[in-house]
Amino acid sequence: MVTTNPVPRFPAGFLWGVSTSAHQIEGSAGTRERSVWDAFTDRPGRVSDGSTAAVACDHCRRYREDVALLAGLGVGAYRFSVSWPRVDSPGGLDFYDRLTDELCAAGVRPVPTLFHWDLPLGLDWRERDTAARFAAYAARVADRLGDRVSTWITLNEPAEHTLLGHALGVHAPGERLLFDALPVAHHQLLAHGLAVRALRAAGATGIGIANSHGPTWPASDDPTDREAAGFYDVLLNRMFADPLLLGRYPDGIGGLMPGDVAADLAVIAEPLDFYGVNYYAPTRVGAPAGERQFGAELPFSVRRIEGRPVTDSGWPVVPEALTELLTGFRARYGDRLPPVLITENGCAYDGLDDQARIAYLDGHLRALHEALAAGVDVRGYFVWSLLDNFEWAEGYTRRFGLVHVDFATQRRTPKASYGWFRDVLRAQA
Ligand code: IFM
Repeated sequence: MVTTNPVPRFPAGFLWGVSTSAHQIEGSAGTRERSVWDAFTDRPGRVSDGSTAAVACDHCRRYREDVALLAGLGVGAYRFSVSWPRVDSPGGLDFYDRLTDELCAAGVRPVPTLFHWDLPLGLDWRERDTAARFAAYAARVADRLGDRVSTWITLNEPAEHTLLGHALGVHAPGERLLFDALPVAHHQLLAHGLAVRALRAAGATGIGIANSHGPTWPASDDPTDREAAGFYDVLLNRMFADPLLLGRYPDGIGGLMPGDVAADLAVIAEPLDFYGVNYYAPTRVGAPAGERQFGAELPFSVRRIEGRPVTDSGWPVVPEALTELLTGFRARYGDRLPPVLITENGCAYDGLDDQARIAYLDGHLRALHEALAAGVDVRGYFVWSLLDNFEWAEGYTRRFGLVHVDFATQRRTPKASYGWFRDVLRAQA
């Protein structure tokens, strides 16, 4: 339920934005090289509605209309991703050049993410060399856009890309490597560190990463449940944050990683200008419950969180877990935690009069404000997402947008949540 109280006031200079990613909105698939996601969606049965992102929101051709929507919303920043396979094609950076110009002309800060899961087909994160190639690609983008970009994100959610794409095979590239997927995590972290160095060498400032995090709640006080939840917490939360912020892997993980791990950690832990947190929901985790989950026998089981509304993705709505997550981060990482940006937060709901999305966002902004009041240095908040889009293995069946997209006509229609967020931003201005 949305309260009638206005959203509390955030500090002056707080950065308000919305996020998208290239593969989920751009379309124009024929004008770029292919990615692992193109190959994945070509395989029958991988996407729930059988769709692909070949057209998606046709954003490459309609970006001016989309920037006008951003301007109408009144956001200070727009987080989008650069498609590596597009940059690899002739003239591929031209689109991002035009988009960046259009954003700057509209007074919206461009915040590019350099990798949001659409790896060029033929590259493989199991190979160490992919990290060096990523850094070279990052430098090319910085050379072209660096005169107008002051906030950079290297990777989006390497944990999900490792787990869903390489361990469980439900996302591209569809590998089911289980724990043999660990090198994929390490090489993405190394790619991040090398890219931070390459970006700085190209004169870039304002560099961070966007990691997905959420509190892990043990199913009970039973030691087996607590142990399983601790393990899950390491995989989803600490395996990526500890190397970045502390320069070491959680106990027991470093020895499983490839290469000269100590030397790599020095690269991975390059200081960050901000730490991006994507937050959606907490997870309740217990000991293995006998049944297979995600088609595999795992050393934990994900349990339902009872008594909470759920979104169309089935994710529980628990705003106060965002406060718990951020205060927990501050307690764990102390002064090693740079200023935080919430780089994604949002929910899937159908319909134009999306009161449930308004309630979700309203609750999470209040929870975020609580975290600030508790001393966590949060500098910005980005809603996922501007547009309904291609939600990976769920195709077009999950609508995360503040703006409805009719995928048959490409007509954009702002939802009730768009008007609500615009009014929140006006009140904060
Ligand atoms: O759509 C995704 C996005 O690409 C990464 N973070 C979570 C979103 C919702 O599932």
